[in-house]
Amino acid sequence: MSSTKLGRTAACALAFPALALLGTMHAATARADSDFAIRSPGVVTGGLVSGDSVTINVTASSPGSIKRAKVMMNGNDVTSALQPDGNPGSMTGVVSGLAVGPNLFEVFTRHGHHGHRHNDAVAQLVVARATPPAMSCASLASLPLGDFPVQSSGGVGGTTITSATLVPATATLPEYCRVQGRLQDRVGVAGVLGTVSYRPEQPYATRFDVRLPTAWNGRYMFQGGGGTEGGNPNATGSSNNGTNGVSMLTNGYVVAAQNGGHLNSELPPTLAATATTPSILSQNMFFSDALAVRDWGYNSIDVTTRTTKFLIDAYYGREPDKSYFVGCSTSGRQGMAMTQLFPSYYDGVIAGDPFFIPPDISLSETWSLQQIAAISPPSAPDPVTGIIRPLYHLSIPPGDQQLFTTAILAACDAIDGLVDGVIEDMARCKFDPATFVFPSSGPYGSIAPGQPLQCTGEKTATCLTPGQVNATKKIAEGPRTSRGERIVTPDGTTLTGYPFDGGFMQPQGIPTRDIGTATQQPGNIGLGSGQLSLFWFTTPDTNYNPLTVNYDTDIPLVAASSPAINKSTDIRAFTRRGGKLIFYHGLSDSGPPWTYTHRYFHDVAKARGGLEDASKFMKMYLIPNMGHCGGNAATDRFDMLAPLVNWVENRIAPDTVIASGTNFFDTVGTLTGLPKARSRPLCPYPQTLRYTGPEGGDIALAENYTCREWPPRGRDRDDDDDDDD
Ligand SMILES: [Ca+2]
Repeated sequence: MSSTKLGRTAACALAFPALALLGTMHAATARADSDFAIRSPGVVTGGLVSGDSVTINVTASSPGSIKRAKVMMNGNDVTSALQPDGNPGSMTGVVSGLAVGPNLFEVFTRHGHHGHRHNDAVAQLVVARATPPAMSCASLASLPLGDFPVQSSGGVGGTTITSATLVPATATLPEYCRVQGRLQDRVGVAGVLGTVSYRPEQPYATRFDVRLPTAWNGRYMFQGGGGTEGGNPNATGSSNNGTNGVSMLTNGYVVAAQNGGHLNSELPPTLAATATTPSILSQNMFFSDALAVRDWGYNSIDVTTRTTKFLIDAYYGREPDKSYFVGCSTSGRQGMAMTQLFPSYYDGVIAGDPFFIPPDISLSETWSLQQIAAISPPSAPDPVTGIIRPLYHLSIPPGDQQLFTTAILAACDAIDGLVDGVIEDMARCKFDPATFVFPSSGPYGSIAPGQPLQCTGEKTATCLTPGQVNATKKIAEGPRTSRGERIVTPDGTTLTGYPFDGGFMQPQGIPTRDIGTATQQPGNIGLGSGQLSLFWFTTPDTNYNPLTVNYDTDIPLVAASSPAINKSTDIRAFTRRGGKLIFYHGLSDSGPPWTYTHRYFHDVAKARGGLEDASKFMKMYLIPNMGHCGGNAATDRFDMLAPLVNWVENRIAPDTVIASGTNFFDTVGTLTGLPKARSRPLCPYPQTLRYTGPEGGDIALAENYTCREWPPRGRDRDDDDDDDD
């Protein structure tokens, strides 16, 4: 149900004890009246009502306070519609007369105390009444093309609507109008010049899919893609880590998706490796067309957003009340690009596991791959090409990976107060695999009691070779020169690695994107590293083998800027018009390291007066064990959109977000029968999770956990990003 309670502001301030004074200064009004809340039972946050009335409930901390409450709807006093409902300090009633579109309910106090501003609402709630279409769905296909925002220019096409079809309601989705089309059709190039892959007349266009529900809640949601995109856009309105797998069409959102400006099925096929050149994946083949890279960077989002808003205006007769961006990975980056480059487009942005500094992330990924390659046995020469490649999956075989996972858990699992296979408290996890000695008691006491993880003699099943240990340490530490110095790239980024457990809580312990399997090469080879010399070198070099990056000499080859580098910390134009930004990042993401997102968050906060001030427009959730945009023994299903809407529209800042996952370990050391499905809160940074339920209580229940500040302040893992606020 919709619930708003400005008291969260006060709770937040209390959760940052070092900054409580600042919080008091900035949020005095809200704190003074923190005991009021307004909600509409039965209406989900970001949902809608179909009729002209809605049930409203207002609560206060005491029966005395509730008598002072005055409830306004769109500026009219509707207090008389609410009556005491039998609960102390609570009144409920049906309010009618809702206007089509957004209706603003506000709670005021009749007699503020001395010095108190009477004009400020102490709680507010927006209730959307469904907006019907103003024209038929099919007629959207015959709108004058000259009216659309994207027009042809030079050799680049304008807007093409390919279909507008009314899709009947199903058991799970409401009726909606589906509009598909293309923007900026043009001919470019693709592939590698001088090879069979080269295409001098490669077709490009941004394809979009916009779905407009017949009962519209006034809101628009952009649904982001991942990787290099390039699929046929499919605006389902649903993502596991954004909307908890629920289609936002059911809540009445208009949903839009796009393809990043190219179709993979139209790109040249993958170019095979030769004895001297690396393979180039088909999906990377648009690298040679600068406009195609810009499309993927931000332009396709720009033109799709403007077109969607135009279609909304045409179909319903008015613009969206609020616009939201939901993305992870590539679209986490694109969401950041919107806040930096197009600050007026979205009111709220969710940026998950963002791939926002691709050259730097690629260099971190490549460094990891090189460490694994260095300890991988070579394959036999290919009988045709003679190519010898590292057998990555044999570098640290599954049994050794499991041993490594168990060692990290043995070192750090219990720090958060609960041995459960999850490290909630990364900041206090100090793990050095070279010196770690297995415990001889407790849940992890029977693995190799009193034995060091690093073999002192022959390799056994319960120790790792010094070479294996060294590889994991280097992955954790990140790129360095041969003299051990940290590296600053041309775009100004200091490279980092994957601090334990960053990437190490994959199902079998070592970043899967670096190690692959017997039948699948490491995922980072094709995407992250495979893109390095194509997309992120100032002069693309298709002969360059990214696995031979020389970190002493090759860094200057990397570009300082790109349409896909979205690292500006100046998002004032976005936040000054009320924009809100939520980051999340899996702590075991073996693609983009979470450390970069963490540093960006701190850099923005530093520029804006510190974490507490920045928390008025920006939140971050670091998700224990979670891989890249999901996966692992982690709570990787959650709804970030409802908290974002509550923040943007009802002025309630996000706090804990209840998440769930189904892949938790049922056996942890000697503990067995643990629940594989668990629900627990995600904590707003810098808080972290503690088990606070009864001894022996249900560890699968979110209510048995509490978020507390990530202790202690100033002891962040990443030694390059001290917290200066
Ligand atoms: Ca734990």
